[in-house]
Amino acid sequence: MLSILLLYIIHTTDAYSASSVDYRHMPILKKKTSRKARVDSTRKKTALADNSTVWSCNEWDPLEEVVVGIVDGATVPEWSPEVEATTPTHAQEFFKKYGGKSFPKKMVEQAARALDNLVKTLTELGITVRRPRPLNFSKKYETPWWKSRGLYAAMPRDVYMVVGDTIIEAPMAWRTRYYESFAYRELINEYFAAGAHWLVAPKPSMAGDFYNTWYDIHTPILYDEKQFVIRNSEIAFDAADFTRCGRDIFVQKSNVTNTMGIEWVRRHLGSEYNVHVVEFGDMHPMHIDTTIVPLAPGKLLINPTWVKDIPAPLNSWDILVAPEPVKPFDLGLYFSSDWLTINVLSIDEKRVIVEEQEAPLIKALKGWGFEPIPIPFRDFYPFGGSIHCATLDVRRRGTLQSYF
Ligand code: ABU
Repeated sequence: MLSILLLYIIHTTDAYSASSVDYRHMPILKKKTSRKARVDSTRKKTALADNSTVWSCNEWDPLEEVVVGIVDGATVPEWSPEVEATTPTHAQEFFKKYGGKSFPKKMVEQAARALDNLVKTLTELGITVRRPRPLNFSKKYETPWWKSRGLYAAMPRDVYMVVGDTIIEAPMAWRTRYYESFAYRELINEYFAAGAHWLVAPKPSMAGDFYNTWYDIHTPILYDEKQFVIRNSEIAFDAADFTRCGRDIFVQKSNVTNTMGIEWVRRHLGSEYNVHVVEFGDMHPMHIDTTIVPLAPGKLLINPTWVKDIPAPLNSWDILVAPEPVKPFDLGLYFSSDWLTINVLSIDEKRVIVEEQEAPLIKALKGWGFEPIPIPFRDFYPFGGSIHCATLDVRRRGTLQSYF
């Protein structure tokens, strides 16, 4: 009886400490600023020093330097509650077959070619491209609480977020990604030596009680509230749950990002930034960049399946409703939804790199005044991301502004 009571308390405490909001009301925590304050803030721009190596304030200023991920040594995670929480049910067979082993060779070769082609496109656009170094991702490692193998260094967007001249290193929430940041360590050391600030969030222990073992992908809403596989007991976030619009940064709670993680980012960014917590209709969220994609000041691309209401202050922008993804996908999607199709990378306020098979999206972007740059990238999809996930903008030429 006592253990049942204890379980109930743990369960409900976690559910409510993780959030006090009701999913159905599309809540947002927003600092209210007067119109005068907003105007003043827009006028008070922070200048970009000409020699800044690291500087990026939003998703669309002219891109000058970018990290592109690699798939070398990519290792399939073993099946676990945190992996199951965001994995399409049809993908279970793939994990059963390959969990703990290398990704199939052909898959790696094809994805590596897609990445190399992205590098070529970016280089031809005059953008400096940097790559991480592969770790031995198949090597088993051990902490005091658990054992795991690594994953890959394919998605720099998940691990890092650049805010102004600061690189924020995410703690992550999957055991298999515990040491992933070391693949970027040489690069980050270099940026640090050149003057960048570098904030590293405390890693959660990822011990057993960090995960809600009762979490059931089929009932993601309990007690009128969206549930997640991670508890709010230690700081956790992936950088890809954040998206930047100058002084306003949007973040969602997800199966890898909890309230403590968001609060850590908010406190470290300080009063210059408004961190808005937004919530959408993705029942198994992990990473915001297939849900909302800010393309330019005042222009927000949305995934209409998950975004039914636009949270303030984004609701003052033009909303570009993405067309349905082009199907079928020839290769399997093992870590993601179909909406990788809107996971695009802006080169500037007009030019945007997009997957070449997304003809309806390309047409829509042109109609909205953008200049899409189509590239083949579907071979990368089985690794769980597309062009935005596979990149990290290190330097965009611009200033810190308020767009609301
Ligand atoms: N890593 C991005 C995956 C998000 C999605 O499943 O839509």
